[in-house]
Amino acid sequence: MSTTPNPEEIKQAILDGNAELAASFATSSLQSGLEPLQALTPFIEAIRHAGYLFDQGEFFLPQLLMSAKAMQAAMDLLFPDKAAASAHLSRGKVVAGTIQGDTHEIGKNLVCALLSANGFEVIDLGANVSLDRFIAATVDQKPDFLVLSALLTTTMVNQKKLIDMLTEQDLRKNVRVLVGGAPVTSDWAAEIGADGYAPDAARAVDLAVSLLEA
Ligand code: B12
Repeated sequence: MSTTPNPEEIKQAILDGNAELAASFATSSLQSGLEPLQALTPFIEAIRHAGYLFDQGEFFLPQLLMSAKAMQAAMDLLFPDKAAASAHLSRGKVVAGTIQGDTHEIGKNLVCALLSANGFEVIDLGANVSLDRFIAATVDQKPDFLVLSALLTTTMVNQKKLIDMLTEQDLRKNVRVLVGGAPVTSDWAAEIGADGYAPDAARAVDLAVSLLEA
């Protein structure tokens, strides 16, 4: 078993936008015996720190983008697609996406990866998903859950618009709508009539499981 990589070195790889190094740290974290979620912790701290530097004007958008790509490279290794493996033991069907106008997808990808790893069948529509596309997927796929991610205060309002559209089109009864993303709160979820909110991917899985059992 190899040694666990130094979290400071992981952080630096993400801040440098070094996807190759980030991926190799992800691999060595797993080889050292860490669970994927444990291994992810320093990567999440690093991408949040990149956001802080961006906030302070010390990082520019292309640098943030490089950091995000390095983060995704690590996530691809930590959470390879388990959809095929989990399809036969599906606990429920999920249609997921980042809402219209919003291109952030790291958090949504993580929620999808953990739901998939926990036996849910996940149809990931990607990022900047139009409200009409969510409606069409709800009609076609008949999911048990819609997972709506929003990272911008300007796009979280589209979560409400989609819930209103689902209600108007009489599609709300058979699908539970889960909302999340950094600016989203449980108060917001209640205000817009969502079925649930969770602050992170692990608790998103707990939430979906508890709603299925309710
Ligand atoms: C990486 C990043 C980017 C990357 C995104 C790359 C990608 N492919 O995803 C890039 C560089 C492209 C980017 C672009 C922009 N960004 Co940006 N970005 C970030 C940053 C640094 C990190 C986001 C992230 O990945 N976090 C790590 C993941 C793991 O966490 P998460 O997304 O919160 O997800 C977790 C939970 O929220 C939850 N969750 C997420 N979704 C869901 C859904 C459900 C249903 C549930 C239950 C839970 C859940 O579980 C996840 C895992 O634990 C944040 C800063 C921050 N602190 O959040 C800014 C931030 C979100 N960005 C911001 C801004 C302003 C922008 C831009 C407008 C910048 C610009 N001037 O162009 C553009 C937006 C373009 C657009 N239209 O979308 C602001 C938003 C401010 C606001 N209040 O609206 C932030 C907060 C930075 C800041 N402080 O200014 N960004």
